[in-house]
Amino acid sequence: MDREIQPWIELLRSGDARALARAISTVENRAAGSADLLKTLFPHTGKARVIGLTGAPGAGKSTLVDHLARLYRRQNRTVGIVAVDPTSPYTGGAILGDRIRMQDHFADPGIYIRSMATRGSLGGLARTTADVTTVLDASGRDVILIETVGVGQDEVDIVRLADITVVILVPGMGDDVQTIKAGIMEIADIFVINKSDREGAERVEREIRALQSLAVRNDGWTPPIVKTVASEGKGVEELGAAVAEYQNYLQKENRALKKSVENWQERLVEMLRDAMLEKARAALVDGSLARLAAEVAEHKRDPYSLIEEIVGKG
Ligand SMILES: Nc1nc2c(ncn2[C@@H]2O[C@H](COP(=O)(O)OP(=O)(O)OP(=O)(O)O)[C@@H](O)[C@H]2O)c(=O)[nH]1
Ligand SMILES: [Mg+2]
Repeated sequence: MDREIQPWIELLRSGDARALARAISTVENRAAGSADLLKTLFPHTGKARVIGLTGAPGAGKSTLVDHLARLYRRQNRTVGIVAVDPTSPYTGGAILGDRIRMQDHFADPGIYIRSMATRGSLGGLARTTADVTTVLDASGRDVILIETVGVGQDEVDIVRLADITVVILVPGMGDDVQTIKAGIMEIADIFVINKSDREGAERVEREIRALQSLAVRNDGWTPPIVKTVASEGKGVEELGAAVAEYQNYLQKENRALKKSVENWQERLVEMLRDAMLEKARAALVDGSLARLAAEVAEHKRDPYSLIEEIVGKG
């Protein structure tokens, strides 16, 4: 296996876009060799700055990601973009928008964009996004931007991959701060109020400030609030500066490592859960789950000892 993987990894690390695309497909599809590939790539990871951007549908995430990518390119940094699509890749104006912007960047090999529509796929969205991020990181991308719609647990899991999480709010969309899930509030390292050209931006800002005064973060960081008009590129420099400032803050007192340890604790539990479930499923040959369920339903056996039996404790 190593004999095949090594030249591939060398190509990938030299910046070869086809080797990168092939590696991403391999981990996305959990194709043969995917685990070996990830194992070999892992020692090359940890250098990229991973920025997660989350917000309601249509909040302007893609527009903002696009401007941020340009900003980093002007700083001579290579960029990887993972757009996590909540539904289908073939419907919705935003996806069309993504496509158009993708063509914009097409001539620049310094920007690599991957759209993913993998909800419900093997291993789940968070896991796949994590694996794709690993590949991009190992390929030597300086900055990785992950765009995801901020609604559920998957998104909270996805932002756990990020060193920096940007939560994007917009005025007057009914997603005022009160309705934003507490979990999303807690994960924000930076708030963006996009569409600040619209009425109500100040109100959203006041609401965030009010919430912040109620719950001080235990690491002492007060997430800054950056107002943007992404469609006009306004506020993007400020957002870049806020990201850099938080990055500097993380570098002090080992905070980056501490955050990474916390993230890995969660991720290791997830990976373990996946692996155990897969193992248990393999033990249940076709149809036997239905048979066992029938036995429990008919009270022919109890589910407690059944589970013990399956996980090998019996
Ligand atoms: N007025 C105004 N419109 C904006 C602004 N930023 C983005 N838009 C528009 O809002 C629409 C949605 O922008 P996207 O960047 O696709 O939003 P998104 O959050 O990526 O959307 P999804 O991926 O579908 O969740 C587009 O028509 C943008 O042109 C802004 O600051 N002001
Ligand atoms: Mg989008």
